[in-house]
Amino acid sequence: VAALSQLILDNFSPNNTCKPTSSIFTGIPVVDLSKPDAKTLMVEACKELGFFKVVNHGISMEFLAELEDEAVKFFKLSQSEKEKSGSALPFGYGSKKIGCNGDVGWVEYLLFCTNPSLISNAFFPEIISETLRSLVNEYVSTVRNMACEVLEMIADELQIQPRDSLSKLIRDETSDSCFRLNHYPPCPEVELDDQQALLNGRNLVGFGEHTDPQIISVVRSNNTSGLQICLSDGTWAPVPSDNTSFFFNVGDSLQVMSNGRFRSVKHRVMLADSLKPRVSMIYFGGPNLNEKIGPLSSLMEDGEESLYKEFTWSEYKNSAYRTRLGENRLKLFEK
Ligand code: GA4
Repeated sequence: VAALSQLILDNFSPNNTCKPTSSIFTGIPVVDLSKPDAKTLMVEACKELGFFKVVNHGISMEFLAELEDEAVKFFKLSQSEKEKSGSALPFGYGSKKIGCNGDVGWVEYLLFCTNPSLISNAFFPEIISETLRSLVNEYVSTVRNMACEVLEMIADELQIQPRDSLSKLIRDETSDSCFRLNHYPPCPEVELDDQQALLNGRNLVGFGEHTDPQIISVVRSNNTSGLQICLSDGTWAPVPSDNTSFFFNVGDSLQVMSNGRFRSVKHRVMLADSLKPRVSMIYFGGPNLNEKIGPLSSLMEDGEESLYKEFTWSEYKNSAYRTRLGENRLKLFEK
């Protein structure tokens, strides 16, 4: 039986097309916001990986735990109650379906627009408690501030003037940012029948591989593993969980604004053997819909040409929503 299990594992595991992590990988870069080398480290990380971890951010653990508890409470509601929260397109509750082009994952989630007036808006389903709403509002504004600080540190390091060239895009009241609460329930098939679960390998993909279309994303999760990032050699590296830190990832728009210096990192969530649900919260910092996305002029060397065609965030977003999750969305905009 063990040999048979192994055979099934080898052949039907959903990650069978992926190479294991190369031995060169030394781990996720850690940026301590209070240290003088923070700016240098984050820029290096954005170039090499498009991903780094931030510690010493000053956001209280109690607050994070409170939001997490409230999120868990929501996901414990019955399926029919959760479905009253509307469909996730554009904002509300979603289960298994990701986007509108046939992608699925072993995940349920709430998608919010970050505009506070929309979170408390009468149109947003009343099934989402007042407590959850206000915690989400507070979380978004706290994490947005941290993301702005990080973007300003990046601008300093790259000598981008003015230093708020990037941060102002997401600080803007009209920025098209969003917030996502993901709940990855333990995979019941795994509990019931390992072999069947492995045969039906899709169930083990929590959230399939993709890059984020926005400028920057900030991820916080409970202490559960699952997140993986794709290294430049095409191997997958697991991100060790850390509920006290925030993970930053470069999105497609920042890759374009840096004219390819920064790397929009491909990532995914794989559900291995954990029986503990994974809960993650992600802030996606995007600009105003009419904002032109292109290389920042103060960054361009003499004679350097843009690697990308000109486009607005709204054009990019519309195009992204027509793609499958795993597609290379920037390809369509390369020169
Ligand atoms: C990936 C990043 C964010 O989670 C998201 C996702 C969105 C969705 O879940 O509706 C998308 C995905 C994300 C990229 C391509 C499209 C849109 C699903 C999908 C197949 C909210 C976003 O902005 O883009």
